[in-house]
Amino acid sequence: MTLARAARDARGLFAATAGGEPEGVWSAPGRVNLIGEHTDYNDGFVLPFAIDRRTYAAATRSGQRRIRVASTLEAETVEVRIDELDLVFPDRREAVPEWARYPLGVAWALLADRDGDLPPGVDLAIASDVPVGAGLSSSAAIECAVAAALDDLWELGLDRVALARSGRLAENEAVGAPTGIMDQVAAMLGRTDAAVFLDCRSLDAEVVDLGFRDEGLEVLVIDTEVSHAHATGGYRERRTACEHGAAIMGVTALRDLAMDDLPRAAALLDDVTFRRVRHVVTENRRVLDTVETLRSHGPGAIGDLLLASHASMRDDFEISIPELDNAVEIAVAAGAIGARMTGGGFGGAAIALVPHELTERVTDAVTDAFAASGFSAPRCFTVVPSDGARRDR
Ligand code: GAF
Repeated sequence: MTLARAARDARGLFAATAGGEPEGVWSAPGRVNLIGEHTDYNDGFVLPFAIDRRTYAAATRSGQRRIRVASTLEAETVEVRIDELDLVFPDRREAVPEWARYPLGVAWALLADRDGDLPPGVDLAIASDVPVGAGLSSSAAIECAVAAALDDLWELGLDRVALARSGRLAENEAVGAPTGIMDQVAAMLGRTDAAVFLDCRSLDAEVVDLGFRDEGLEVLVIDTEVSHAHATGGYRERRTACEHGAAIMGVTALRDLAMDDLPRAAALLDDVTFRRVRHVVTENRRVLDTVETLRSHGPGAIGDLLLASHASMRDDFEISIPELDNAVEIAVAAGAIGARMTGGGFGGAAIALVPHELTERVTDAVTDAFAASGFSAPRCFTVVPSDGARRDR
């Protein structure tokens, strides 16, 4: 197998920072969420797929009792002694630079409940071609590449869902972002030409064929380059509003509400909380309908569900921005079957499901519309549903 460029970059960085050849190279992909937004932390359903953009971790066990990490995006190398990981995380995370909290946080999470001897030290060098800040989960790609590497090097024998959980624990506790588990599961369980249908309560996952290639469809990512952060602001507020809505409705999580419960929710909740709740309840329904539609009628029939999801995020959950609304509207006018913002919102990217022969036309139309509206030029590229985390060498 020829190594991708980012994999070679990781090996080059490893040689420069740790010296010599790494024992192995592991990788994990970014993801696009096809549908099911802000449902994961409500114990609901999601349908993401892993993409053909990956983060690579070149790694080797060392005789030193420390984890040392370097990244092609950063000038410094950061290290923490293994027996001090739990002094740093979660309470003293400021002791390490923010970027290093993702990989070092995974090491901490994997060792969190462990008794007995500490494993050997590890040197890691990371490189990626997942765009950062685009809502394609570059953070889960780092976490899962590092989790896969440490699982092998430390001979932990964890299954993929357990590794995904360690990535989420790192993100929640070591980084401090109150996210759900969708991104890590997509990065771990993704499959070529397929999406991962995940029940975020039971963590039961099913692979669902997408059939984009057979139907001549492509997924165009329209990255607004408006950056977002999940550790702060709107994401956390939305999560709190959902918990508040669930408490008033007397359920463990919004997953426990059905469409029939919405009239009662309207009577009990204030307008804003009601609309947050309505988004989650209807979005869970749309995920189930999308899976059913993919199976019964194929991907050409899911366009209206994608559009309804976007409208719900725009009007009820209020996490879209004008650039994303514009991207969705123009993409569909130019021939996309459906489109929606993807990821946590407040910036990032939209996706459009486009017949192959119209991809250029949709790209041009969105680019022109952004220029006419005075928005910064979007970055448009296609992605292909791909495999999850693996050892590459
Ligand atoms: C971000 C989070 F990391 C996910 O857990 C999920 O909540 C998503 O936003 C919204 O669907 O990617």
